Formats: sequence, C-alpha cells, structure tokens
Amino acid sequence: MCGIVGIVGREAVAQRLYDGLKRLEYRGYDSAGICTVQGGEFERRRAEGKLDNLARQLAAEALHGDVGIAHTRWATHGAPTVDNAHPHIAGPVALVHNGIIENFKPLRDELIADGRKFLSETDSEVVAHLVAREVENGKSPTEAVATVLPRLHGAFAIAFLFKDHPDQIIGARMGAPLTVGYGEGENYLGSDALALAPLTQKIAYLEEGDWAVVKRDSIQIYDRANKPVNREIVESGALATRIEKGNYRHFMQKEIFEQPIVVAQTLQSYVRPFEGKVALPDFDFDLSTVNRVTIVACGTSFYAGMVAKYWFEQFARVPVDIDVASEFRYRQPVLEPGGLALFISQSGETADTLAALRHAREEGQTIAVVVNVPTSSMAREADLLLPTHAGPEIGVASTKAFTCQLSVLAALAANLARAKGRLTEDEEREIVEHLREAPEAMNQALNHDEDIAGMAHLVAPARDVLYLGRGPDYPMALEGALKLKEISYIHAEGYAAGEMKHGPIALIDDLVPVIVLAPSGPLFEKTVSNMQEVRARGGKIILISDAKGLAEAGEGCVATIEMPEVHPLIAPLVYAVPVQLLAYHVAVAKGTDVDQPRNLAKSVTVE
Ligand code: HGA
Repeated sequence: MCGIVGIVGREAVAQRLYDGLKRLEYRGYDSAGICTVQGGEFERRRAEGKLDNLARQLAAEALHGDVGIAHTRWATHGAPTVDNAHPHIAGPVALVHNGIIENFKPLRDELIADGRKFLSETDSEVVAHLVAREVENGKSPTEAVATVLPRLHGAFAIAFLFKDHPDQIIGARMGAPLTVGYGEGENYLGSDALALAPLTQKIAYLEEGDWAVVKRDSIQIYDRANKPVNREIVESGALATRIEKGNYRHFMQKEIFEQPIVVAQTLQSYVRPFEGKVALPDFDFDLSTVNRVTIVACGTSFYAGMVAKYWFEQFARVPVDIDVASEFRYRQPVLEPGGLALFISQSGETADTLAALRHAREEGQTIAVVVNVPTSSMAREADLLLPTHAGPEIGVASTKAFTCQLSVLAALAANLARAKGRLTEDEEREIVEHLREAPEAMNQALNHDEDIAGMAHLVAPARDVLYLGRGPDYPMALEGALKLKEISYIHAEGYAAGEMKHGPIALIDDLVPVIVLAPSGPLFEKTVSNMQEVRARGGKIILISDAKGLAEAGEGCVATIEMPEVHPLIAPLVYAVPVQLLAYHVAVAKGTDVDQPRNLAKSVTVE
C-alpha cells in the first residue's frame, strides 16, 4: 500500500516519477502527488483519486526539476483529499510516506505547542515537521533525519526532499519496504523493484532500520545505529515493460485465464514428473523433524492456508494451527521446538504477516514462506523459500497468485508426508500425476466462462449471497465469498455446509442466492443434504459440481456449473476458477471497477 518513488536525476524527472507511480498504482489509488525542487523552491502537484487525475494536472501545469519524490496513496489517517495527499511540505522539507506513525498524536501535540501549523490530517505530516524543525535549527539533512528517526513508532518507508539541498533525497525504512536503485549519473529510490525497473536493474534492498542518502553519483546507506553499511547490489530482474491487458477487458480477467499456464509453471519447480517425485527448492533443515505446522496469512492467502491445513493433516499427519496474521502475535501463541511456521503472502511484504514471521523467528520456529515476489522481505528472511511463479498480479483481487499458492502448498504437503514416512513411492507418484492434471482441468473449468457470465444476473441484484462447502471446499466457499465482496460490493459469506443449520439458515429466503461447491466424492452426500435443507426454505441454489454430482443433485437448482471430475487433491485449484469467474461477471454486470475496487489496495504494508 502507498507507493513511493524518488529520482535524483540529470534531467527533468516529473514524467519518469509519474511512470514509476503508474507501476505502483496497485498499492493505492486514493490520491497521488509529485514534488520536485526547482530554483531553490519546491514545486508540487497533487490530485485526488486515480493517477489519471494527476496526469491531467501535470499536462495543464508542467512540473520542472531534476530531483523529485512521488507517492500514490492508500489513506490510513485522513480522508482521500488533496490536502491529505502526499508529498507533504513543512518549511524546507517535503516527504512521502508509506506506513503508519503510531505515536503521531503526541508528536503532533508537541509540534503544535511549538507553534507549527498542520495542513493535513495525516500522521505523515508530523515527520515532515519534526525534520523541518531540526533543519531550521541548523542541522544538516543527514543530522536532522538521524535525530528524528528514533522518535518514530510504527512502520514507515519515507523519502525526504530538502529545498536547500537539491542534490539529494534521503530514504528511510522500518517495517515497510524500500529499495535504492543505481543508475548512470543518477540514482533512485522506490517501494519495489518493479517501480524502478525502467530506470535501472541494479538495486539494493534496505534492511530494517536502514536509511540512505541518495545523490546523483553516490548512495550512502546507514543502519539503525547510524553506522555506514553496504547492502548487496543485485540485479532486480523486474520487467521493465509495462504489463498490458492484451485482449482482455480487465487484468483480473486476464489473470484468471492465465492460471493453467502459471500453475503449470509453478508446479515445474515442485514436481519431477518422470521420476514421479515431488521436490522442493534447497533448504538447510530436516523436514522429518517438523512436529507441528503453524500457518499464518491474511485474506485470500489465509484461505490457501486453510486448504493446506486439510492437506498437511491428511497426508503428513502433522498437526496444523492456522491464524490470520493480525491476530497471531497478539494472542501469545504457544510455539514449541520442532515447529515449522509457514507464511503465505502474494507480495511478501504484508505488514501483519511479516511481523508475525519475525515473532515466530524470535520464538525459535523454522520459517517457510510462500510468496510471489522472490526478492521480498519475507523471502529474504525465510529458511525455506517457496516461490510461486504467477508473474506480476495487477488485479487487486487475487486470483492466479491464489491457485499458484495452492499448487505449492499441495507439493509441500506431499514433501512433508514423504519426509515423515507417510507416503509410499506409489502414493507419491499418484500425487504427482494428479498435480500434473490440474492445469488441464483448470482449462476445462475456464471453458464455462460464457455459461457463468450468463448466470451473473442471478447474483447481481442480490443484497446477500452465501457460499457453502465442506472439507477443503469450505475455505473455497470463504474465498468465493471474499472475491464477490471485494469486486462486486455484495455482502457474501462462506460457511461450512454443516454449519448452516446452526444459525445462518435463518437468512435464507428466495432473495438469497446460495452457491454450493460440491465435487462428487466422500463429502458429496453430506453437502447435498445441507443444500436440500436450504432449498426446502426457498433458497436459490447455484450448484458447482462434476457431471456425476450434477446428475445426482442438480435438479431444482436455479443454475449449475459443471466441473471436470478430478481427484480431491486438485479440486480446490479447479473450483477456484468458477467462483472467480462468477465474482468477475457479477462485478462487470454491476459496473464496478474490477481491477481497482473501492477501498482496497494490494501489498498491504500497514497493520
Ligand atoms: N499513513 C499515511 C500513509 C498511508 C499508507 O502507507 N498506506 O498504505 C497516510 O494515511 O497518508
């Protein structure tokens, strides 16, 4: 959330800063702004809403200057207005900030008592004033920043610009990501490698507490004790070309359709098909000693983790705890030796999940991460890095990253089972075979796109929608409901099918569509009984099952979606497709902003 770019350049920077923001827009689109220094003065443009509004401003009133900072905002403190948009200016200092300054209130009170005037409601502005006060009192930019940083509680990635020192930007990081980039006669700073990709591939990731003085011909990094340090300069490998939608109407639609390919790509790293073996990237601990797995994640990644709990327990017979990351640290979980703590995050930067990871590390757990960005903070802090190869996911509602997470987690479950001696060679070979069938089965699921589009009118007018499933299809019901909420703004809930009669069934009437996920198999009869209980009360059912299941239970449903008949292990990967497509088509029917739904952003870097 909130994206930052900074350039200490040799020529005008406004357009390049804007292009950098465009690459970070998935992080927030409440407002955006750019500030440069020109002729000893700050020049700033800010606009409410999406980046196009800022582009219009820049076109109407060009922004000069060859040093500048830029920001795209996901508001935490203060409404998404122009006044609250970054960059914030206090006297000789301008800044952009990603994160939350948790002690902003006492700092603000102190600064107001000192006669300083605030122009926004943001927590970020206090930092600008704190540094400005030090500079006005005669400190150099470096001294001022070094004095102020220890006073800030919470999470931040900040870039500071100084009116009277137009040859530098100072960046600082604690809890939110920040990268410095090395160019030819100019240098950069950005929230991630993607933002800097067209400018440079040579980057260094700042570590927790680091801050950096970025000048045209040098970057000096300091650690939290203000000691000069070197951080490794690496090739970012991030794509410099802008990712396009191609023939698709939305990124989300494109990403849904990419799934068979990216799942196949991901699985390539986790199975050796000819040998009939599952595999993992290199790691340096004994998987067979793992006696408990603690899974921690947020949102869609959490639901991938819920599915994995079924797999780890069923195949490896290892007990699994699972928590949403924002709860994990604060409930004082009991973490015993021999535990593997597993963190799942598309961006690898999710603030709650990252904090949970560090907590688990302190408690002596071995750390595994499933992330889509292999250079992310989580990736860098893991003992076992399990990358998904979904490629950049632009749609804010996660789709392909989710099914790639499921693929990796299924392979991890099998690896764990093998390490624990719970899997015969034949069983392992069979698992590999089933995993290899997943991309083709997902293709078959995608063939129902048109039918599903034709059902959107059944759901679009609803105020509430329920999703039901059992076993691993229960988290899939939760995920289906989340997708619908995220992009169509319809209230939706997922329930374990058997739980309906313990309360939610009271909601049922003929205005509430009920989506039932029920692949034929051991749990089918039970789910169908729960479905009949709903139907008996007038519920309108859309049943998602295979030919066998639909033949048995499809009668009387308002609609059915036929999935290929698949092994229960890969059913979640396949059943993800129709729930994603249904949410997508309902959102299109309602005319919402599918790729940038209201109030949401990707890469959730605030707690
Ligand atoms: N707290 C700041 C920055 C918000 C942010 O980083 N969101 O992800 C604000 O509200 O402007």
